[in-house]
Amino acid sequence: MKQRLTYLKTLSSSVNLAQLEDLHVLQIQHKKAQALISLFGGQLLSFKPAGQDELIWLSDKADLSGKTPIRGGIPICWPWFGKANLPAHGFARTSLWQLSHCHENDAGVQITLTLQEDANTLALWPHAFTLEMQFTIGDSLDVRLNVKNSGSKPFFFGGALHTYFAVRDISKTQVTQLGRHYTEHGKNYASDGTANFTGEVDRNYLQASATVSIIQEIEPTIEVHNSGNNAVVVWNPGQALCAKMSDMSADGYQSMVCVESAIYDNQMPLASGQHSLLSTRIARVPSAR
Ligand code: TA6
Repeated sequence: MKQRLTYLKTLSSSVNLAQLEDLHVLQIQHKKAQALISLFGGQLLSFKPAGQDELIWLSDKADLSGKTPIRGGIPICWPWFGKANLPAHGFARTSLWQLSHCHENDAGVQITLTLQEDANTLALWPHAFTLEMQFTIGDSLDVRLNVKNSGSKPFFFGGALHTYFAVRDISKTQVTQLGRHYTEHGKNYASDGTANFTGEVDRNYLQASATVSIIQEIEPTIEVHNSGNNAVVVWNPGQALCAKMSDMSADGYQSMVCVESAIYDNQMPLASGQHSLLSTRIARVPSAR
């Protein structure tokens, strides 16, 4: 990744603007962590706390042209989740976000990006809005999507912080504390609260704990604390679907899992002038095994 970055401009002592293929990215290099955030999509692409391995997965075949969604990182799905409308997962992940705030101290760096309606978004979804995406990068990663209805009428929305986590081996990975029920491809299933991966998994867990864990064989557990969501979506394409995806290597599915803070049903109401927050906080903790 590093070698493909071209320096453009210094924004603060820990933050540079850089070019990654056709994308403008914020390169964060702080004593607590390194990170990379694309202005296209407002999408975090990398988070590496000091002395630790990369936490976030980015496909080695990700399209970085700034024209189509980037496979990996934390895509912001909004104002809808899935294929409720077109484009799939909404337009926020293919919009150009503005840097509005950059602050740093001993604990880390805080970056805020914003997105507002324009002619393109209004053609897809007829509502005025202001999105603020706040990244707090330090020992842990805190990501908050603040949605404001800046129009005169109420609207309903959905979406997700569609985080791709890097794992060593998906067949030896479990996601736990997911609750006793999930839906998958429109059907209901009972669950013991743990997801294992032996093929494609595309589940909406509707009763998950606020904190879910990604447990691996040797690596430290990753804790994911979500709020403002009504589901935790767990996705891995498995071998067969992965083989059909142009922006993933054939073995890409083996090293990633998506655990998403999601409003999966697109039914979150927001009155004129009101705010709503969807967030996820990610950190490694010592393994229980
Ligand atoms: O969040 C799970 C999911 O909606 C899956 O159904 C799968 O399609 C995945 O997201 C990726 O979607 P994308 O539009 O990025 O190919």
